Amino acid sequence: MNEHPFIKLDHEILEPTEMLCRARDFYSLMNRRRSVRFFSDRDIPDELLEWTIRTAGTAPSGANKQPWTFCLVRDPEIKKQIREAAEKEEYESYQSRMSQEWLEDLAPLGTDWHKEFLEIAPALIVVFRKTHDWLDGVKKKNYYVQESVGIACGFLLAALHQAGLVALTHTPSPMNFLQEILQRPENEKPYLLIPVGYPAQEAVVPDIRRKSLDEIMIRY
Ligand code: IYR
Repeated sequence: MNEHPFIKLDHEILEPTEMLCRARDFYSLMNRRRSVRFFSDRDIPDELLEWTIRTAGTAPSGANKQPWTFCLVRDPEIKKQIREAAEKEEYESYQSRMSQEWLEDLAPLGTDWHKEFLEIAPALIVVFRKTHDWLDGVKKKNYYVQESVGIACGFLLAALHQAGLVALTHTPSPMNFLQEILQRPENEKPYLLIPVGYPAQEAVVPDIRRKSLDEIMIRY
């Protein structure tokens, strides 16, 4: 017996002009997305975040194992613990663990070890990758976990932006402290820490440019 019988694909064929229009519109939308480091403490409803996490969960994954857990952190006390632990690691990184080249590459972004946004943002989404699963005491393999979770995070960032929220892909390093604070099991490893919310009124972003199509695409 096939656990997943095949069903008819639900797909709408569009007019070519409509397709082009949609592709351009989506590009314009996504091209306005920016990583934001200055958050307002204005609250956002759980329901909004739940829809974006559902969207992340529609990502393709190796053998459809869906090897991800999205921890939605709203509790101020837990956010505080995360901030303190992240700042401790980041302090060490900025002081001694990051190379001169790395520090120089980051300089235009104005980042440092201070991570107050981890407490100010009304929500943190902590994404975990599941190295394997357990089914009735039997260890089950997951496949292409990094790729799968990376794609799911891309979906999540797009969904957050589409919903009118701002976010930051924050990667405090090392981030094992997230596993401890959030008490995740041994098969879950922290992947990305994403503060989410409204931007602060005075939020600024570096004036970066995106590579042109010619710089990122090669035709054959
Ligand atoms: N994880 C550090 C450093 C950092 C690394 C990269 I790559 C960035 O694009 C930005 C920052 C931090 O979050 O400050």
